[in-house]
Amino acid sequence: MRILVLGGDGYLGWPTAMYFSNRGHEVMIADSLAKRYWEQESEAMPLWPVPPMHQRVRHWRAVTGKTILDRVVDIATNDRFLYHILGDFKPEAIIHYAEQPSAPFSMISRRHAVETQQNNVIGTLNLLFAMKSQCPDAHLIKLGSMGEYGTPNIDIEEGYIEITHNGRKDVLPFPKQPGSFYHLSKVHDSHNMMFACRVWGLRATDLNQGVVYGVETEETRLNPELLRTSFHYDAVFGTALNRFCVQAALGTPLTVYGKGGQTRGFLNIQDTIQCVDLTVKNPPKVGECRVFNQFTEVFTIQGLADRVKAAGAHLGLNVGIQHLPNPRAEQEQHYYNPKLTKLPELGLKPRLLNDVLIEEMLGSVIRAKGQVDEQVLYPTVKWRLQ
Ligand code: USQ
Repeated sequence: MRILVLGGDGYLGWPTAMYFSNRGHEVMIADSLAKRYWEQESEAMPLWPVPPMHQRVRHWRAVTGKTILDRVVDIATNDRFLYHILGDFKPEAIIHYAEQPSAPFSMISRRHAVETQQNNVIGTLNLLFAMKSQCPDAHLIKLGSMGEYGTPNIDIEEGYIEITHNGRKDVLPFPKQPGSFYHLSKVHDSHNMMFACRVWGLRATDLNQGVVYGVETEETRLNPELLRTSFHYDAVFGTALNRFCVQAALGTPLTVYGKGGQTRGFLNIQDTIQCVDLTVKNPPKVGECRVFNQFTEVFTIQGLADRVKAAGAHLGLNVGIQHLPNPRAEQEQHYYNPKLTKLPELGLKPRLLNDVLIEEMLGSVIRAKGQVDEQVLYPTVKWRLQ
């Protein structure tokens, strides 16, 4: 297949591109490189240096003999180039990761909230128009977020819920209560996608993904030095488990925000790719906008910290846990029961988090711990006014 990976220079985009290229697909990555700018601006560099995008594709060719095409494009501002890319490459599947991915980043200031929503919402809107014009049969696979739903006191369905109201019944989009301007941008994207599918007959799958952890995939292992993906541990771009592993390796306490009863869906980076692969192989009908919940396990943040502490102990690390005042506005103890049926029905075989996996992550991080910038470990972005 011809597969276009938007955001192909990112944490998930690059391993996804390598995965499909390795299996003989024709792959193009496109990226605005904005994440590299945001990293510099937030002084939040990845734990190890990541080669520039054009070098990554060269390394890929050198290691495997396979070609990944690459383009630099900001899909939120350069709609004409985006139309050109779709018209020229004619992708059959478009995997869209090209978004500002951090909730804290979106909460820094007005400018950061606006930049996040401009980048994400307008980028996706431009993409929908470009698809309508250039490749209306392509399948859009868009990375959404489990955080779109928030933490309601009822079971979370997969995108839609059957409601009986005043004696009448309908299947409607599941109510959304996102917890940041970033998560809101994903909600806006979801609505725009549903509308474009309904009105123009586009085909899309919205993957409401949980928190991803891990760095290694089958392809990064081919040459970890040249092909590795980025790894963030800072309080803006780093996600919970990745951050806890770095904190454990350094011997600084794990930063659990508030009570730590916040409950989220999690998945290994290799399962992100597995889910995207299953989605590509099983496209929706014309005009259909599917929503899949994408995670493999549910943990509380406290539970996760306990797991890292225990795995650290096996490696002789003395890991402490510190409950910081919560910089976010979120429920710290709540009901959480998201459905997970669609991806398992397509054949998802989860790689569950176990001590071996945490110890592997700790091992990679310990090797690079000399490069950790301790200044960026503690959260400085606050949700509330005070
Ligand atoms: N948390 C801590 N300590 C930390 C970091 C986080 O207690 O040092 C807590 C947060 O307060 C939150 C939970 O851990 O309750 C998850 O935070 P996170 O930073 O790991 O993830 P989040 O901000 O929710 O965002 C991440 C990705 C985002 C994706 C989302 C999926 O950055 O792109 O959409 O996970 S989900 O969480 O399901 O919304």
